[in-house]
Amino acid sequence: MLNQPTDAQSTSDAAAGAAANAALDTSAEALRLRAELDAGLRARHACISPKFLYDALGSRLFEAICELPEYYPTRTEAAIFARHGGEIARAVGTGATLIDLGAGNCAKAASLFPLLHPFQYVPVDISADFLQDAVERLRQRFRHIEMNALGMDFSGGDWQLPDTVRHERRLFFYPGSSIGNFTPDEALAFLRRVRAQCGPDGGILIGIDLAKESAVLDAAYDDALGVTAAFNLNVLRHANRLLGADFDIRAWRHRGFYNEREGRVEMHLEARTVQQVSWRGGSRRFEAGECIHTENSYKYRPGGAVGLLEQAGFAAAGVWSDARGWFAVIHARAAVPMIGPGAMH
Ligand code: AVJ
Repeated sequence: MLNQPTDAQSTSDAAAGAAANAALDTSAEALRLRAELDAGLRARHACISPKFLYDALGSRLFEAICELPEYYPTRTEAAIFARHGGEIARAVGTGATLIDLGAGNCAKAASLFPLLHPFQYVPVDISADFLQDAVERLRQRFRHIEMNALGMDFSGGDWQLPDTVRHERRLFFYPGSSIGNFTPDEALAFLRRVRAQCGPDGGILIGIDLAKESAVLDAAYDDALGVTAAFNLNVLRHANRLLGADFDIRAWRHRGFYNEREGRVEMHLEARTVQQVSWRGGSRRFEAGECIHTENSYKYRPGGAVGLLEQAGFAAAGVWSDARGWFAVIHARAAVPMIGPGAMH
């Protein structure tokens, strides 16, 4: 079995550690985050990046979401690893250089150590302090695995692993459907970046949430208890803190639904009545019913996910799913670039 979910410490949340305490922070990173928040609030269609969902409270609310009966992804992915872990381990092989993208507390990867027996473990997360603590504890438990924690933002376009990461047998681990926060174009660019860091003997083990009946998705992102609503609304508290904004939380309503045409779940915050909002350096009027877009969570068809990996230069070697076909864990190997007529398409 997998340990407790850790999606909260994944890519979208990459800047969480930095974002959480940025209010009084004048570091370049904090300034950049505030500028990004400011720009999103000024945009014609206002938006707030999903990475701002994960301050300290937001990360806990996401953990609570993973316990909800309606929120199936974390549980379903864990069940796939529990059921097919042996087969997955045989496919990816032991002795890999396991690169855990958005590792957070490292729990998901650590639960696979007894099966995968990696030679080297490289957890990567922008929240480096958090990572160091987690890795310190893991070192005690798995003394024979070489560990090399990296504090790095890999959500942008030009990240590169340092040479301390072994080049042989690189296996990138990207669970939790974190890829869903990227648009398909961004996802492709990201996967190409991963492919570029793989040797010819490298690969990726990725968890991807699949398209399904909209009622299931609507419930998963707008649950009966209102935990997802609290998670979404909390981004306004975060904005109040980061920007000195004066959002009245009670004046906003959570929206979470599947946009079938776009193939994604969307989260928005909708103004219940006309709102005048001010923050350090700006202000804006929101009409009643006007929305702030806070998240996209793309859902793929199995063929679409495999196609995306292939476009990025991988060859899908294994696809594992649950009985309902709600979630997929895919292992793909670095494909050898074709030379000659075969490369035409
Ligand atoms: C952490 C991005 C995978 O998209 O399902 C959960 C975040 N948002 N409920 C997802 C989330 C609303 C989650 N990811």
